[in-house]
Order: sequence, then structure tokens, then C-alpha cells
Amino acid sequence: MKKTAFIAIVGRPNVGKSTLLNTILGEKVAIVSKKPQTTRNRITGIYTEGEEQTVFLDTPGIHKPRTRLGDFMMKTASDTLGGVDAAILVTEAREEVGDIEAKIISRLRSEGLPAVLVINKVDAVRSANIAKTIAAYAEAFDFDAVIPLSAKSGKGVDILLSECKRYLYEGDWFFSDDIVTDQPEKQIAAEIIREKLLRSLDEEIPHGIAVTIEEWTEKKDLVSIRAEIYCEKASHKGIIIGKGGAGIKRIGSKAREDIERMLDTRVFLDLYVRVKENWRDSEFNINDFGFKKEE
Ligand SMILES: Nc1nc2c(ncn2[C@@H]2O[C@H](COP(=O)(O)OP(=O)(O)OP(=O)(O)O)[C@@H](O)[C@H]2O)c(=O)[nH]1
Ligand SMILES: [Mg+2]
Repeated sequence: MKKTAFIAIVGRPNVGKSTLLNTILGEKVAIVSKKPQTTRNRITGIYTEGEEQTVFLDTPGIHKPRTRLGDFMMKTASDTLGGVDAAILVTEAREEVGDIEAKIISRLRSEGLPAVLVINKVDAVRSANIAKTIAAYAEAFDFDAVIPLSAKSGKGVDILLSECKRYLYEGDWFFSDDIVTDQPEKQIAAEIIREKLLRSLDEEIPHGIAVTIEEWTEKKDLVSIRAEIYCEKASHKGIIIGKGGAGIKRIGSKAREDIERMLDTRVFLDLYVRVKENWRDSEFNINDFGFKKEE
């Protein structure tokens, strides 16, 4: 008897939603960085065990959007909450329920969505703070479970998975049991390149970066990829390329290693950097970069 459920992973930026998804799956399907607003699209993670298939949907961190790309990200998170059976609200240990979390909770209420609360990064906080967080959230919403865990180390993630079983219902699976995500390899490759950029660049530049795959040629034991990196200013382009091309070379070799691991083959990766001013505010550009609104 097959069972399934769709569960959204939501929360403010940077709390560890994507890290959690990767840990659940035991495979990296979502990129992770210290910078807020790393995730831009909904990322599907398919967790199949025995007769049960749970589809976890990682979402962009909830924030106040300042660009059209931000609007798209918020619509993505919101639409996801509109189409699932339950939610995992991810937060860090704080003494109070934050304004963003309060908004998410009121959405859970209006959707009538059941939810579990994850207090993440317990490896990095004192247990007294965790107790205060639990108390504050218990007053705000009737969570089915409250689970302190570390998405990074994996401690407590098994408890989350067993708590999520309550949302499974009898029904056919939506995905075959041999895949962990429905993202095309090209898209994951573009995201891997963006991750390396996010991790190596300071503050303002990362938010203005998009990566597109322009060519993808598969030969016997080699995949040749040409990707373009878009940034918003000529000065940013200079920083990305670095002195004598050292910056882009380092990013390229780190990205190549990860893409080779994913494809399990040798990869030739060719990167170009282009400038497209204010692309985040151009409907045309954000559509072009794959951030299309589903109407
Ligand atoms: N110490 C600690 N750090 C963590 C843990 N989980 C995630 N992080 C770190 O928190 C940062 C953000 O992680 P992400 O998984 O990208 O967070 P996110 O919620 O997906 O962020 P957005 O996509 O921007 O909304 C990264 O530097 C992670 O390594 C954890 O359990 N412990
Ligand atoms: Mg993320």
C-alpha cells in the first residue's frame, strides 16, 4: 500500500532550509551558502523509503522583496504553501517569535496547514536558548511537533523524518523511487556555479548574479559545458574575474569538481562573465534566466 505526502520547508533566509533538505536526502540537490537569499526557486527533494514517498519542497527564504526577482521568490514560497499537505517551519533559537515567523504562522492558519517546527543549528547554541524558543513558539501555534536539530551534522533529523510520517496518506507516488530531485542536471550545474560565486564574493555582488548554461555537449567520457555568469556592474565583472583571471579560474575549478561528481564523468567547463544592469528588475531578464511565474 503506497503512501505519499508533500511537505514545504519554509522560513526566513539563512536558517538552514536547503542544508536540511540535502541532509534528509543524503545528497546535495540544493545549494547552500552563508549569504541570505541563496535559494531562488522551489527545489523538490524526493525521499522514498519502503512504501512511503515524501516530497519535500525547499523554498526561498521569506523576506521583504525589493526587486522583481524578490517578488518572484516570494511568490514561489507562497505558491508552495498553497499546494502542500504540511509544512516544516525552520527557525533558529531565539527568545521570541520573529516578525517573519509570525507571518508564516498566520499563513499556516489561514491555509489550515498542519506543521512541525524545526529549531535548527542546535550545534551552535546553548540549550537554555532552545528551551526559550520552544516556549515562545508553543504559544504562537499548535505545532504537531517541535524538533531541535542540526541540519549540518544530521543530529535529530531522524526524529524529524519520523514525525513527518504523520502526514502520509494512501495514494500513488508522484515520482519514481530512483530519483531524489526533478531538477534537470543543467539547472543543478548552473546552481553549483552560482554557489561557488556566492561563497567567494563579498556582500553586494552575489545577489546580482545569475548563471545560464549556453552549451552542453556530451561525448564518450566528457561533458563540455559553456556557462555565462551575469552580474550587474562592470566593476563586479572585474572582481569576479580577478587579477589575471585568477578569481574565475578558482570558481571554475571548484564548480567543475562538483559537477564531475554529480555527472560521474569528466567535465570541461568554460565560463564567461557578462554585465546586465538591473536585470533583477527586468521581467524580461528574469524570465530569460528561468525565473518564470506559473500563472
Ligand atoms: N552551525 C550550523 N550551521 C548551519 C546548520 N544548518 C545550516 N547551517 C549554515 O547556515 C547557512 C545557511 O544555510 P542554507 O541551508 O543555505 O540556509 P537557507 O535557509 O536555505 O537559506 P536561503 O536559501 O537563503 O533562504 C550556511 O552557512 C549553512 O552551512 C546547522 O545545523 N548548524
Ligand atoms: Mg536555501
